Amino acid sequence: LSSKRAVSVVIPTRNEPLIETLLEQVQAELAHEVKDYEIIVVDKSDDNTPGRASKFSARIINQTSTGLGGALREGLRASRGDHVLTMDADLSHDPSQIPALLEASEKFDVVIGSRRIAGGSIEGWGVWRRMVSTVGNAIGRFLAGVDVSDLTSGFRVYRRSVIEAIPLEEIGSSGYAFQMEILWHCRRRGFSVGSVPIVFRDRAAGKSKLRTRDMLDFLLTAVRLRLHSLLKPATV
Ligand SMILES: Nc1nc2c(ncn2[C@@H]2O[C@H](COP(=O)(O)OP(=O)(O)O)[C@@H](O)[C@H]2O)c(=O)[nH]1
Ligand SMILES: [Mg+2]
Repeated sequence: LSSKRAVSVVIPTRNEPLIETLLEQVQAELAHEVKDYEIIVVDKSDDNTPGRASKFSARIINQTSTGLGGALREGLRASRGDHVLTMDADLSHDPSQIPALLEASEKFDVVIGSRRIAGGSIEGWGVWRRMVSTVGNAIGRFLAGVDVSDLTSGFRVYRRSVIEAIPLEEIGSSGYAFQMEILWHCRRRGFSVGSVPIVFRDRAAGKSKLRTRDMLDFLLTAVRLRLHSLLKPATV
């Protein structure tokens, strides 16, 4: 990859035991991939995750808002890179796939690391979690009208111009629905969204923060977005 650009990596963390392993691998990937990079950890832990993360050259933001959505909003706002990559902190997103995402980001405004296209997969999830994810994606696509192959994936790259154009403060969802809502905004503004297959491995340590409340919030957000599209159709 012939890249002279600066890349920001935004990582939301909430009690992540493997944060050190992750940061080590992310740094190694970025060091020989791009000219310049910054790692932003947006933390809301009650264990020593931020302390362990501070051993690396990462900027640590103590999240003041709530939820995964709030963390992403704060991280995206604080980022300065030409491209901004977001990823989870539990090693479900493999840092070795960062180069493929960055390469695709030269062609697309937004790149999604997708588990739902040829070559992509989910390893280690049981029937229930798979179903929640499949239903979530169907809701996002058919109810909210967001035509993206894996719209709940948190492994993504945004072009700087996208971050500047999206009204982050208007995104109502503070939970997982944030991921769908930001894509809805991107689509409305005519930004191109590309997909790169990723292999997603269920976390080996720590706990998932997805709760029933987040699922309900996701459904209500999809309804809200559909109503918004009906009442105020996009002009692009
Ligand atoms: N800062 C912050 N990070 C969060 C919050 N909720 C989840 N995360 C992080 O977001 C990422 C995805 O969450 P995770 O629990 O792995 O979700 P799952 O993979 O869908 O089960 C992980 O890196 C979490 O540590 C939150 O409220 N605040
Ligand atoms: Mg996870």
